Amino acid sequence: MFRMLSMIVAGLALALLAGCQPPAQLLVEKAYIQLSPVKDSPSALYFTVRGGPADTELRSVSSASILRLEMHETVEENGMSMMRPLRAAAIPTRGKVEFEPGGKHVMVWGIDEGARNRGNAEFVFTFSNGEKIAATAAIRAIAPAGTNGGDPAGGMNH
Ligand SMILES: [Cu+2]
Repeated sequence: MFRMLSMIVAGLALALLAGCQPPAQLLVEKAYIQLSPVKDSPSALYFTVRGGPADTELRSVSSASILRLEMHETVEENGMSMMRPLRAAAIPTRGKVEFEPGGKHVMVWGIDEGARNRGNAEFVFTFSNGEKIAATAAIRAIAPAGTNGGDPAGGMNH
């Protein structure tokens, strides 16, 4: 009886583990463009990368709907918040790397009319292991002043 029970417990534990750790697969999720409230100034692309079965690096982001894209990182230097270009972002095995307001982000210049009218743009994320992952990013306008849109950086601090 005890043996039977311990087998059931072991089985449950396995099932729980499986639930928490799906097979590692490199993927890009929650992609969105935060439109700049100022016309002609750059917007920002944010997303989350989930690491796959091996370490890799995000090397570049491209889109047929965008004139120019640049990976950046916001860093603190001498108490000042500033941005610098990011050549690649390490994506650890099974890791979670967030491009988010106040941190890593992709600057977006020149969103074409088609994408603006559709309200989204297609992106291709290229990794050092040769994988290319396509993702659609919804285009979000800045929430009206005073509401903050739930964005701790106020949407301005890309
Ligand atoms: Cu930037």
